[in-house]
Amino acid sequence: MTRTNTTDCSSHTNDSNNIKKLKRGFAYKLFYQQGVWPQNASLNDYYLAVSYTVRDRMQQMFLNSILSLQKKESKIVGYLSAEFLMGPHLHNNLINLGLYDQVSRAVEECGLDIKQIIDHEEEPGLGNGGLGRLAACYLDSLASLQIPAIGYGIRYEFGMFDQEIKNGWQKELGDRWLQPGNPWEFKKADLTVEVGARGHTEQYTDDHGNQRVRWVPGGMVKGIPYDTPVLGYRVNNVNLLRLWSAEAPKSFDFDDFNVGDYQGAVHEKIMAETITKVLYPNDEHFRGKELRLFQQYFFVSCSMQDMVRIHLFMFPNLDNFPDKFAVQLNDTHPAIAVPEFMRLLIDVHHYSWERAWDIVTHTFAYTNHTLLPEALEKWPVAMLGRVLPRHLEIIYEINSRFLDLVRIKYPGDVDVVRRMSIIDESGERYVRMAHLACIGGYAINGVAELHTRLLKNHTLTDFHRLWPDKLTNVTNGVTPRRWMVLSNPRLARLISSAIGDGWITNLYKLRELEPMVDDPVFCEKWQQVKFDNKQDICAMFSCAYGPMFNPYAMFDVQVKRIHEYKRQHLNLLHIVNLYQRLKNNPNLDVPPRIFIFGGKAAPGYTMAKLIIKLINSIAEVVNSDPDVNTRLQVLFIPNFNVQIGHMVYPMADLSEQISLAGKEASGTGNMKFSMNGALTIGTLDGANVEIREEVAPENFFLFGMDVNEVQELGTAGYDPQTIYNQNEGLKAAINLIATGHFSHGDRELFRPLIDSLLYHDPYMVLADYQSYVDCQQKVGEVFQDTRRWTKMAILNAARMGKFSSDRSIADYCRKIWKIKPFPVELKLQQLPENGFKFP
Ligand code: AZC
Repeated sequence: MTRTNTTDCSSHTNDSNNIKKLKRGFAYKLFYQQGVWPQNASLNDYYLAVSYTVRDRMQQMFLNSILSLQKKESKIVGYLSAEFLMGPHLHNNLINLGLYDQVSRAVEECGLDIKQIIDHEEEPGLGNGGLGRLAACYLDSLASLQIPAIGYGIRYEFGMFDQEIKNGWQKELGDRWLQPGNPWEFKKADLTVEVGARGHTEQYTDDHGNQRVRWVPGGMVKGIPYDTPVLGYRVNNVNLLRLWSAEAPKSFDFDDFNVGDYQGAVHEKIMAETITKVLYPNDEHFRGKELRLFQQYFFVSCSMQDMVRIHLFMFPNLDNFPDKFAVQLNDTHPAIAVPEFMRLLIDVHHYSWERAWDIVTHTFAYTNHTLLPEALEKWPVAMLGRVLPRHLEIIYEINSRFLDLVRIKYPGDVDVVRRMSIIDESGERYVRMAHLACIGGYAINGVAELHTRLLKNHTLTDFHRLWPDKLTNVTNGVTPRRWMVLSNPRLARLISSAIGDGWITNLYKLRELEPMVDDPVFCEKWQQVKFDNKQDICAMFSCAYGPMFNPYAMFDVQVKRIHEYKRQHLNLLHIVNLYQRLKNNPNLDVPPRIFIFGGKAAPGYTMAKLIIKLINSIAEVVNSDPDVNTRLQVLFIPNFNVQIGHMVYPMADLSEQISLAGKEASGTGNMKFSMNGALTIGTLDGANVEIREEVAPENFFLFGMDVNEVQELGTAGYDPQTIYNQNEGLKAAINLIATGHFSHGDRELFRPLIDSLLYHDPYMVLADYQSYVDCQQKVGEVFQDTRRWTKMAILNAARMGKFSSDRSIADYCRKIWKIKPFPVELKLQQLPENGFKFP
């Protein structure tokens, strides 16, 4: 008893000391860094001061971790990704450091509110959606599992656009995330590298009489790295996110300047800086823009040069590079790394082709993220040859040697040679980046079991037949630190009070919640958490829309990129059908529901933008109709991003995962919802299949065709018209939209969407319609049985262990990277009090 008291007392003194230090830190940062007196500081000043103060507390661990990367024994993951959708840093760092309570008290004692400061952060939206967010979850887990890693990517000056809704339509606004200042990054000008472009190649004889090739680029740009520390959860390991920014090699051409050509003088600088100016906002739709190709090459070349430099800092040559680095290609965006590394090895470090190829093919592994043919990257041969002439030569050589192998394996089969070639010669000639990645790496993986199976049987079937051991599955996961602890503190507290906090680093422990489904007190607390989360969002939207949202209603949520394959319009058809039924029968026995949507459409994707317009048009009519609006409401949350995700996943009752089977590679939103106690209505697509397996079929609302049925229907000849004609409810819903009920009588507005459904319906919305509506009926019935619903929700969360990104990263380490944890020892170095001498 006495001991406990002593500990309490000393930890209390420690706390108040720390809080005092934090407050002093804020004031110092305001004064010395921001150059303001605390009383004159803006909210942005405070945000920066708090962030810099927190960053200071990461520095010892950060520098110790960097040192340990340079230890010979540690193997490093180089995670190459054109996108990292990190989300706001401050809150996450506070949680991972275990400083949230202290900092929030310190901030409070300064008369401020921590929430306001956290919310002030402009999130770095350097990604489109699933793929970029996955990379961010993986960085969190890599650090938390103490796996040394460097995330390599692009420091886009403009990340994902901000979405505004004007008159129901999406409007894109430039994202200026760097404007308020980014306190989390360190510019490392001394690690700058140079990257070439265009020009030509030439043969020459070196001093030893060897025939060699060199690339004489037509121009160069500089790549400047900006480093952001990535903390693990309560460990000393801090990993590195190294993002490259492009600059001209010299800022002015003085010759041009002297003759008065000011425009010409800055031209080169502007051209160079264009490279990392903007993220391409197309999600799963490939567009062959030359600038995009160069963006990819730019960050890949910078990163490979960087890894080579790190390696040569420790070892005399690159012979053992694959023992030091495992380089993951996040989709094909960085696949140009294969010929780039070949070039570095052969042209710069003078390896033979055979030795170089051996190193390269033991270095890279490739993750495929999509089955959609329109998303697969293929660059016109002519364009690639113009921008990267040496790389095209290398690609040809790789291909020629590879096809020799194919011919030996399948003598006389010209068709397989045509199918597997890196060069697509069916029309204009293209370089198929997925083939390059498959051939140039030692492992390929899909992101969910079904997805991997489809890769094996369809998209990459020839490669699978050739190398049966190369293609494996690693099901995606998401980090419970951000997606539960940070975003749903009420739920995190409830869970920890019931089973301790071990689940935060071992999500399988959530299983211990299972017996609690029979504990009425626990169930009531669970409901209360959900209710409070819903009420928060009601309060928020009441400000914007008036006090109309009812937290007792079912919150039925679909947030994700807007895409026809994800079938937001299937959701809409159900809403219209429900609206009609409510209008016809005011006594209809269904629970009140709020349908919530969020997501961005690619700016050039007309149909997706029309879907957004339709959501908002239906919302306008339904929400203002007193006959129905106490039981049915529709809400589109603008600008869905990580920050808004923090609010959305915790408040959902129902998670809509309704893509056509075979189209969604995995999905990760589905996991975030379930972890936060939402039930899923979904098809057998992507990771839904495994989620349903884990939570048990009776806790999952399944509808629609499976992959085989989709295929059979496609082969048999799919005719949406017939379905339309035979289904009265469906017909009525479509007609109501077509006759202008939601568009002020305008029958033309939604015609492209209606016509697409009636005459093509590429994603078989109509085929799955009735099954969906029936399933929604069941959802409504179960929701009215609160005890049953709560039990199912708890079981969903309790069985989400598999979907922690910690499990995914452990799988990558074991199956692909062959890497073990390498805990960082924290050797605190005191800064010299009395100055120091430069060595
Ligand atoms: C997405 C997939 O569509 C999604 O199903 C998956 O969960 C996610 O990757 C992470 O693996 N794919 C993309 O975002 N793809 C591109 C090219 O943007």
